[in-house]
Amino acid sequence: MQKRMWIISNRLPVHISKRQGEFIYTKSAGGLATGLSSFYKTHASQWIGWSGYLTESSADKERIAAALEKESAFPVFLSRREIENYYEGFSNKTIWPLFHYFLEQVIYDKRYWETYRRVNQRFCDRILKVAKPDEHIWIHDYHLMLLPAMLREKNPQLKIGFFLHIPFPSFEVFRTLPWRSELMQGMLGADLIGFHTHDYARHFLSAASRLLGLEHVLMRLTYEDRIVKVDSFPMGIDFAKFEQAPEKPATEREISRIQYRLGGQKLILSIDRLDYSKGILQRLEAFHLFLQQHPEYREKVTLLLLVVPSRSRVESYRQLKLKVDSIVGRINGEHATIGWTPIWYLYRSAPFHTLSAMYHLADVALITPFRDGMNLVAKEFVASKTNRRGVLILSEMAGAAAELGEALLINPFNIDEIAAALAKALEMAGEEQSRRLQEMQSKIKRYDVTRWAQDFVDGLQQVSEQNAGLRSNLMTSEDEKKIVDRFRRSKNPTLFLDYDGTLVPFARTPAQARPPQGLLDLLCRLGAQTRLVLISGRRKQDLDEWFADLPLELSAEHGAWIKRKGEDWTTIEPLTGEWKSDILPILEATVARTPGSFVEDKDYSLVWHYRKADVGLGQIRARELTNELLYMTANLNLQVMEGDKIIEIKNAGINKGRSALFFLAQAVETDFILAAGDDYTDEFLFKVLPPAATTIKVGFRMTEARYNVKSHQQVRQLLEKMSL
Ligand code: GDG
Repeated sequence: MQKRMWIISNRLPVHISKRQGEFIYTKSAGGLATGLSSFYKTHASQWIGWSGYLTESSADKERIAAALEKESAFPVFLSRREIENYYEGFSNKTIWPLFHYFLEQVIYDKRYWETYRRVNQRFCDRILKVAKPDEHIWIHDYHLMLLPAMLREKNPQLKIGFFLHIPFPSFEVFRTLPWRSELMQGMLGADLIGFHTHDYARHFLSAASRLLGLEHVLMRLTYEDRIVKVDSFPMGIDFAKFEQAPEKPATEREISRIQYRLGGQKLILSIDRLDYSKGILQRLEAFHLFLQQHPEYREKVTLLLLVVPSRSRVESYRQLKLKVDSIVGRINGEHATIGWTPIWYLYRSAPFHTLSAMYHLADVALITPFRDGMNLVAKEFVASKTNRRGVLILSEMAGAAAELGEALLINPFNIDEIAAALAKALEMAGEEQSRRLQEMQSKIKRYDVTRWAQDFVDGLQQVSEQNAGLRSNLMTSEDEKKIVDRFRRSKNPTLFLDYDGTLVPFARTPAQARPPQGLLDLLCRLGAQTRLVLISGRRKQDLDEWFADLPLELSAEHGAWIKRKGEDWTTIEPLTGEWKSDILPILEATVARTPGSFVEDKDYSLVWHYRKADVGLGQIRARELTNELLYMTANLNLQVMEGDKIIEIKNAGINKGRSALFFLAQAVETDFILAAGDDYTDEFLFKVLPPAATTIKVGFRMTEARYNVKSHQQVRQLLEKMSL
């Protein structure tokens, strides 16, 4: 059964005002509110967000909260100061311009940041008061990027989804933000992070890799003790609502009214919130250029410019308004004739039936944002075209362009191109208009807002189930106690311990991962009481240098070499390293083209390390090299293995599992086995051990091991307890 869903966004989808002492509640416009409202109604959803109403009176707050609760909405009340710093400040003067690539508009102010964090915490507290641990929480947009991690910290079991409605910028832009890591970690508190397009998801993954060293496999990151899935979900619209609207009497009346006013002129439509990211000024300049280049269209075309007031308390928006006023005035002044005004300029929000009439009537929709997360207006225009007449001119910088390839796509910075597209659109044959619209309509209809939301919720359910599975594998302190107990009671215990990543963290070069004295003491104590085998991929020289004097048994090069207590190194079977001279030149050529990478030459294997290379380049070269090596070694008895920032070539059939079985066969029957390892080479070990063995995987990847632990520290802690 579908669990209850909490929708969290900066604003509740209602507008509250007070008239003659009475509160009035109306539905609010805007991409998110419009898009989600139909989903919200059909699912058992509850909404938490800022009320949008400023009041310090507790009586007012109570009245509002009581009225909204009936609509399943729960308000968060914010003060004037909080709105200034969190909403107008950090959200709209820092993140918004930065994520839309307007670097010169970004204000970096510590007070904004601190309030942003505080308000996110307020939302967190509010949610925790009402939401149950097994319910879904879907957080929306850039105002609340810290919220997922805040919630996760308080309640690790919550199923948290986060969707960003604006673009996620390229890393080169994102990195300028002083609080970039905090925002990143905040979002990573979610199980599922959604974006409108694959490009934004790609940018996010690149930032996660560069800032936090997190690598993804098929867009899944392993972060702390969870999987975080990153994906694109292009937001849709309520298609049916826009498709049916032109037949509604109110819309029909509006259509006739506008048609009468147009008197046969062609209509170009421009609709957006007043925002510098929407490219309104350049759009007007392009229209101006079009009129200059095409005098034949004078008195034959009108640009209907609907600009919806937005963020009018932010200075840059006020400035923009003045500029729009002035350009419209200039163009109208220059081109108007008695009876013809080239631009009908409406600075207000229009009721739905008027909006729908405009969409339905327009010959051209001119949508030219510099950057836009998605742009729902483009989709709404297409959906309203029941008569299949009209042309969409769309900026290639809008997320919607990824889906609407049949539009006339333009670069919004190229005014000549926009003017030319206008001419092309106005002259396009009816048949072609119809074909393009039909193709776009079928896509928008298929993936409408309900499907979008359902897809996201299904995705969230899937990842959170996997995470619950991982959590049940997590070694608890209770488990630890039992393991220590069984170990103490056993007569002939055997421990197999991997070294790098299991007993010490990864270092930038293999030589830097020298064991600290504390670890040597621990191994010494344990080795004195029990049979302890260090089973590593390292060269035997490394193990000798560090561990020769300890009471341990050793296995080097993934089991190619073994050394029993008091004996010399020997191989399990006769091995050869002759093949190395053929493979080494290939690895050296890769090193030459990949700065920061190097080759490790072992007796019976070769390893190419790329931990220190540029992340992207390293990945590309690793793929190239693997392909080449697989081809080269096809007829040899060799194995090519991709590990954690390494590619290793070694004799086939040699692995840690085989080595462990060799050790087990050589001794009196053991009555307790513990094996710990962190990477795929240790999976061979986990696989061959008997079911009663205690197998421990360091890190949170899928594994054959019984337990997952967070880090090498937890392994050390367990061993410490065992050694007492
Ligand atoms: C953000 C992202 C992303 C507009 N004017 C009127 C009116 N609207 C409605 C439209 C449409 C919505 O507002 C605008 O949505 P957009 O997507 O175009 O733009 P943003 O508000 O900037 O939204 C954007 C969106 O979030 C969703 O993820 O697409 O990229 O910036 O639905 O119909 N509605 C009415 N009167 C108006 O005058 N009734």
